[in-house]
Amino acid sequence: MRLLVTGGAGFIGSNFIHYYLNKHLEDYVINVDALTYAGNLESLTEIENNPNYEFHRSDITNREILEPLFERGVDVVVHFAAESHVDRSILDPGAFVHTNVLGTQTLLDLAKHYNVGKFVHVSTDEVYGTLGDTGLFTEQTPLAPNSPYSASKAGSDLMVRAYHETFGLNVNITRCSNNYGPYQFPEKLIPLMIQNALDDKALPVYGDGLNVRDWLYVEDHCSAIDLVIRKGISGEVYNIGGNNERTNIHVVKTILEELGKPDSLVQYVQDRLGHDRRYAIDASKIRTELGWSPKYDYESGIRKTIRWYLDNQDWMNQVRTGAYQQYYDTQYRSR
Ligand code: NAD
Ligand code: TDX
Repeated sequence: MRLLVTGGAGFIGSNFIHYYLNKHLEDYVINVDALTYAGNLESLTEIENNPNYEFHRSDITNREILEPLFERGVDVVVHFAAESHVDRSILDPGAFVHTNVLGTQTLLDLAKHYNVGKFVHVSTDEVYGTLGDTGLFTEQTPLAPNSPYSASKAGSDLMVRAYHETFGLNVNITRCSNNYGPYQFPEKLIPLMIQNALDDKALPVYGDGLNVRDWLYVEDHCSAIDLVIRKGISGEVYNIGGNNERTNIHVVKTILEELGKPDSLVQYVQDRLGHDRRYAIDASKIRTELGWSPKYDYESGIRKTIRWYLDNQDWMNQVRTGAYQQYYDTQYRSR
């Protein structure tokens, strides 16, 4: 099979390409990524010379570059490329509409035109909005996004649905909970807190620290997407999550404990605007219908992740460019 993967230089996309090429030795992967601040070819050095892999730098709205790639024949599109950070979407919503909505529609149009066999759209549980103290998101939960990021992802989900209903495109939408693991850009909670703790810097916890996220080790997300590619029923949505609900302060304290750093590094800062209180996924559909199960619980996944960042400080230093520092200073100076 020939896969066109978008956003393959980002966190989940790069983990997916590693996972996929190791598992499916006969298949071919074309990676299209604009290399924004979040895209790093350093995350793909191990496979850059793999004969079953090629990379193209392109914005996903750029038909001129994408068209010849589709013309050569694509069996499956796996669409990860997105502006993915909620805090940045509060600072600059326009970029999120451009990539997440227009970019997705451009790809759908090309997939339709070139008769792509399957389009897997990687979405998020954030499109469902926020939960109170109880309950779980199912595939039937109404979409109620609260941030410009999640609103743009919900818009892209609806566009994917429309291409299925109107044009009969073979699509799946996956909605996963928070991922963590190797190669995650250090503006997201877990790598940011690991790195700040290692550098003996303050750990900025938003609000009261009691917001809950449902953590999934990235490799388990990759295995779920692989199953959806092979077995997903056209038009269906699959929620993905590992039943690992933790408050943010719990996550931060596990990191401090594992690294032997003091709790006094925790600094409560001004809350995120529109901060969703709790996410939690009911993944029974993908478990029962496609036979997926995660390999890692939170305790084993977080230890493996902390170890990876300790062992890969070169990667961390490469991705923390001037642009990263500028964002970090703007984001945290005002809190
Ligand atoms: P990321 O920000 O680490 O990576 C995004 C990648 O997309 C980067 O390599 C970037 O260069 C690329 N990109 C951005 N705009 C582009 C454009 N216009 N054209 C081409 N490439 C572009 O994101 P991630 O955390 O790996 O998330 C991947 C996908 O999974 C996203 O669609 C996100 O919404 C979804 N998701 C993420 C999580 C999570 O916890 N990280 C959870 C559920 C769903
Ligand atoms: O410095 C911080 N302090 C803090 O308390 C940061 C960066 C985050 N937080 C909190 C906000 C959230 O409650 O930690 C939680 C996790 O924050 P993020 O890592 O920014 O993730 P989140 O907003 O939950 O969104 C993530 O999961 C769903 C991904 O970034 C999205 O792309 C995905 O769709």
